[in-house]
Amino acid sequence: MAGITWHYVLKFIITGDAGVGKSSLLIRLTDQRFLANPDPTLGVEFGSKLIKIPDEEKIVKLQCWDTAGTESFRSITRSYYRGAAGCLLVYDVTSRASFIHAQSWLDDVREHADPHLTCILIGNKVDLCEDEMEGSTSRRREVSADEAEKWAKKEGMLFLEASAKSGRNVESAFEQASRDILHKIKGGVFDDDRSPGVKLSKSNGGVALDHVSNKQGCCS
Ligand SMILES: Nc1nc2c(ncn2[C@@H]2O[C@H](COP(=O)(O)OP(=O)(O)O)[C@@H](O)[C@H]2O)c(=O)[nH]1
Ligand SMILES: [Mg+2]
Repeated sequence: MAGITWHYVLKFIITGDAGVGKSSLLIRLTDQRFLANPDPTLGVEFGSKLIKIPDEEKIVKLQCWDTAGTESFRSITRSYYRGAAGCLLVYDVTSRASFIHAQSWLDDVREHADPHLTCILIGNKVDLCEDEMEGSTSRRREVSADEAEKWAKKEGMLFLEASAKSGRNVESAFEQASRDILHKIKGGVFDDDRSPGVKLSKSNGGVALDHVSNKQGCCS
């Protein structure tokens, strides 16, 4: 059987209020589909995907932990922050409240995660503001891209607007965050596989992609 090859495994967490589309972003990433009525997440769910980071010539295995955004699960989800290299902090562009609450999710991340973790702020559901469908229940944007971008900059986060429904910017979000993490690894910020959220492949680390064998990584 052809093995799956990768250079790095990067652990990501997806966090933010309930209903902003965290599970939908993960399903879009891993299964390329969208569910209008997904089951609410209980505790934590998991998804995995290989992506190629073009400029870096690296294949990254994303291990994504999708957390429940309700208060009752907050104490459970906190323990998952600890080993993450990347975080998608998600709000809904049509919900100002979810943007305001993003600050306290970020506080949680800062308190419990690796201080070098790469965080990308995602304004999800931009499709709802595109207003193309006549008679649709299109909702008004409550957070401008400009405001969100400024806040992201101030907090040292990357930023993108995305849509789990249309797929816009979903893979790019993970790609941008992964690229940032790879730069940190190169710069010695993350200590390869000694950082819990970053694991270097033993079988093919550092080998040019063209020559990567089909050996399985050290964990799958
Ligand atoms: N229009 C639109 N709806 C979305 C989008 N992402 C999620 N939803 C819907 O928002 C609701 C909550 O999504 P879910 O992924 O369960 O949110 P979670 O609680 O953050 O995991 C569901 O009805 C989804 O179909 C999106 O990008 N656009
Ligand atoms: Mg969910």
